[in-house]
Amino acid sequence: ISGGGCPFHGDGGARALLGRTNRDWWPDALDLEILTQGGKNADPLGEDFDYAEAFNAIDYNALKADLTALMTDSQEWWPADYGHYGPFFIRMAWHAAGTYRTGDGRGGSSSGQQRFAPLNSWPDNGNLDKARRLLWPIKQKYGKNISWADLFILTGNVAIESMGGPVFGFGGGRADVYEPEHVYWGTEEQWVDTGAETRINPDEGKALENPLAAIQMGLIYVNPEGPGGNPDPLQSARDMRETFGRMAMNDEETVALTAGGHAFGKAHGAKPADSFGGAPESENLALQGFGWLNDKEEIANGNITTSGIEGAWTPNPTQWGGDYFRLLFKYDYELVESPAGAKQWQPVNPDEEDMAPDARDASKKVPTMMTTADMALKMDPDYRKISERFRDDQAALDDAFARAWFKLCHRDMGPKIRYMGPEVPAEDLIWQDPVPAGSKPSDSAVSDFKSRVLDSGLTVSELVKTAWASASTYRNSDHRGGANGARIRLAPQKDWKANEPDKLDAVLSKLDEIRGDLSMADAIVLAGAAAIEKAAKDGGHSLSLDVTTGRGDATDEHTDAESFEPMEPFADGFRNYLQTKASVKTEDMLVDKANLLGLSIPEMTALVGGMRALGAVYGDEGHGVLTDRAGTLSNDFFVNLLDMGTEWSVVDESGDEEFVGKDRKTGDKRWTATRTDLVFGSNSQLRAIAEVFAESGGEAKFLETFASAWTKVMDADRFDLT
Ligand code: HEB
Repeated sequence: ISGGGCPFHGDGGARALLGRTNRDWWPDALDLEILTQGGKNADPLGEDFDYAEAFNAIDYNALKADLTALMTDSQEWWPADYGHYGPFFIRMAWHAAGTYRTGDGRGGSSSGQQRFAPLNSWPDNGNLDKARRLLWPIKQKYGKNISWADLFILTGNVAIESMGGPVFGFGGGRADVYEPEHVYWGTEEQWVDTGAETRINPDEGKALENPLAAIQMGLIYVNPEGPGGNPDPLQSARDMRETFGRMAMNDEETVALTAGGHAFGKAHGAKPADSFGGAPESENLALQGFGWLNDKEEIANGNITTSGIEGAWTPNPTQWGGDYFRLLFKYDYELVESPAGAKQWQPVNPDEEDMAPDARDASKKVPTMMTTADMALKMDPDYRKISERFRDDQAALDDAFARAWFKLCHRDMGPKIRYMGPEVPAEDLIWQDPVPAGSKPSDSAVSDFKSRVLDSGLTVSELVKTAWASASTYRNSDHRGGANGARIRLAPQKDWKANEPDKLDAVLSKLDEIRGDLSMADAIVLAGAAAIEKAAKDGGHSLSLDVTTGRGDATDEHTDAESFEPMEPFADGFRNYLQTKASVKTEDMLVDKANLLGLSIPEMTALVGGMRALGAVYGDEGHGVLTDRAGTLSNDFFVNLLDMGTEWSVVDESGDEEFVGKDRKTGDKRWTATRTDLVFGSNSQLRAIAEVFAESGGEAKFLETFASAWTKVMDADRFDLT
């Protein structure tokens, strides 16, 4: 599985953190963001709404029965192909989940983003507006007890089951959001349908920029016609391997998913694309959120264009089975063009019984087809071996498809403890990053340990950095990482450069020696708290951090080390660490990390300032430690940053990353700092917060914000706490 490397590395040159946004695509769209100013929430259910409680109250079997009935309840405004909506709903669920990427954990099924721009209007999501609208009566009936995000996935599962396919389970728990999430989808000005360049091109030395996982803007993964429309199955295999790898899928999972998915349904390319209207976000009010329309009669006759490719993969498009591989290997396929002009592959001289029914008239027979991406499963030597095995062993395909589908749909939900409902599989899966249950030590064991820590000779800086390194891997995009499990002791985390491996090893050995019965995971967090409380005391403040113990320790057997590689920090502004300059500004990477940790602007600011004061910065050079009493918790960072007596200038050879602060009068060197430090004085909004923390009486506010933000990070992965 690939997907390592800095999420902000590519050959695209400098870019804004979010690349192109909805405002670029639809400058005239209604701007609701101004109404979320002042921290006002866009969520109509409000903060008190508890989705878990609502979900657990649902009549799950009734919901599934309603979904099953919906599959064959064809509506005149968008008739079901073959009288069964199942395939259409599978594609909806797959596209909801398939935006997930390991690079930053963003995308995926967990917040129902397919309802919003830009995803609702991506060419690859063509006509899924109809699929969601078909679901509305059921969403309406069950209301807040089922989120859209859960409904998309559950509907996909029911679709598979209703056509005889294998399903491994379902976990609910994807609470909806009510606004488009800020996600980096790329910088290109064009989408795939208007000639976006392909992002992988070895001839031009072009590799897919991380964290992106699609080869052209507006796609979920690969171009079905082949890279940039070039019908070359081997190059398509190359792109599939890369994009599915970034979706956390290996070759076997990729083959099982694609072949299993295309056992169902058909592609739509009956007419040239320009005979259809625009995407939902650009369409007129009267269409009420629908896009890609033409006249009703054409729709009734099934003359629909979605991808532009036309035809079914198998003779039984609403029935699970082995026809996909049987046909793929039985026939030679020749390159043809669909009525919409798309390149696709057709069996040469198919037998009558291997023809597909027409989607509106089962008595008519039409040829089946394969996309260039499907042909990759036959032509690529590694994919081919897997495909042949699945052709000859249906049970193996059943199992592989069911497991890969479950992973696809749950990969971004984090640990299994977050799943809800009666269909959560009992089996633990390695990609769920399992952590054995911990236990709660007694109060006296905790306080004894904390005193041993303070007598251990380990410094405040070491203890704070270790606790931070352990907890700050958490990302609320896919709920992975965090202090629970103490994976900081394991590969690959123990060897990450940001963690200063030699120093880390020394700290961890010492903590292990003195921890008694505590888990390492608890010991690391408690040691950080002991250090911070001492540092506050040294500054004349009494501070007591809330530590909730009960973390368990994972071992190597619980850990898919490779799957943790994409989580390596290439920059961590909180520790003032930068491995390599990225394509976004270093301060953008701080903001990005703060977002993944679920922090607010004041929380981010307090943590940065606090960690500088504590001397908890990367390396021995101590950039940004704007205090002469490092290791004491104080607001010195803010006070000294805002001091007009210091004049800052860039250190020439640093490439705009390192700065020196000198006494404005004497020119004597006072401090060194990075972009991540100086942005708190330079950016007007951050400066305003720095002022609050630096002003007279502000130290208490600073300490309080620092303490609660610290605890938030330490507990970010404690889904076991209710
Ligand atoms: Fe798929 C459909 C492509 C994967 C499932 N797909 C489809 C189409 C295309 C494709 C082009 C057509 C659309 C229209 O309508 O037109 N895919 C593709 C590609 C890939 C894929 C390229 C990668 C390789 N799929 C997949 C997966 C899944 C799927 C993984 C799951 C699992 N699809 C699907 C379905 C369908 C499709 C079910 C059908 C739909 C309907 O019928 O509507």
